[in-house]
Amino acid sequence: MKSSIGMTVTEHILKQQRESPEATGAFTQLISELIVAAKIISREVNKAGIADILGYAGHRNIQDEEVQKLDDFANHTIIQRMSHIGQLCAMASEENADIIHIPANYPKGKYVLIFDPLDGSSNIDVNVSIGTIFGIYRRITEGEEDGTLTDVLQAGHKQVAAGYFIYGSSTMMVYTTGKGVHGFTLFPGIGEFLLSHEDIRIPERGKIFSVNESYYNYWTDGVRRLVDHFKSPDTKPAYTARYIGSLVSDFHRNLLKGGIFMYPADTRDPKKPHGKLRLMCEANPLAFVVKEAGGYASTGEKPILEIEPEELHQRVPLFIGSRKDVELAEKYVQGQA
Ligand code: AHM
Ligand code: MG
Repeated sequence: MKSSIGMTVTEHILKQQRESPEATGAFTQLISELIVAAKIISREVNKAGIADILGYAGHRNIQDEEVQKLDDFANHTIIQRMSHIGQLCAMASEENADIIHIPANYPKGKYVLIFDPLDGSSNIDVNVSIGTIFGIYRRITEGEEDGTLTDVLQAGHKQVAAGYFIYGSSTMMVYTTGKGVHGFTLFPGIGEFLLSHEDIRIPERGKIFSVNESYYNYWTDGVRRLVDHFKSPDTKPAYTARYIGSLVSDFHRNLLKGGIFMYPADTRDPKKPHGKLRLMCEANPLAFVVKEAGGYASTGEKPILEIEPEELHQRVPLFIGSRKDVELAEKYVQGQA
């Protein structure tokens, strides 16, 4: 098959659109605008250190301007750019307590966008890669009015597209529309995302486990035994540990190299028995990506993509990555290993 390496992301999306006879171009417009937002965020992330020199976020810089926190900046950029395109009926963000309505003066469309504008933002200060995660759904409610919570609270398997942008040593976009997973690298000189990772497949089994082991004593017995297994000298082939503490980065590395990322439930905070990560804006999009790459995502009890969400900021235990590693994790969590 002819390689498409080097193709712009816009051409790639248009090519996929041409393969769907029912496509109207609405989705292409939506994703193109999201890419513009990500380029703006990427530029801002790259100068985060300089912004600090000029004045810390939340304070006034030497030009007497308010310096916005980078996660607020990312959130506002996405909301503003995506509000006016006429293809969305509602949005939801990790940063907003409630569903985000499209302003009254803009037309409403048939899609819903759910996103984490800047995941891992506590890592900005130390130059660690961070990212934007997104999932896109079709609206369920009829009509051309505002979308409602019903449109937003859909199970992950209903996503029509999902992906992430990673602001790292280079900026990348990784996305799926259910036709494989494709990665694009932003070439700064020309400002274009070019296809660099075509049809990404995650190894069936990996050698990496990623988890914040400082919570070991708060995990269930099954999770503890699972991590003991990964560390045991008797486990062949041996595993190695990698944990950045920035979900997009940990996920991206494991997607390319194979392995499992885990954020299990723990007993630290009785109000949060389901771990830390959010179903709608973190777990679901990455679960769709990993599935399309041949991997798997689970709560330890059931597939992430099958969860019927009950609330916007619902948290879930997350085991995600190479299929065999995640299936093994399920066995331990369920007490079968
Ligand atoms: P955030 O959305 O507030 O940035 O939190 C999510 C981040 C993830 O990127 C990362 O996987 C996790 O928190 C790390 O949490 P911990 O510090 O408990 O290991
Ligand atoms: Mg987050």
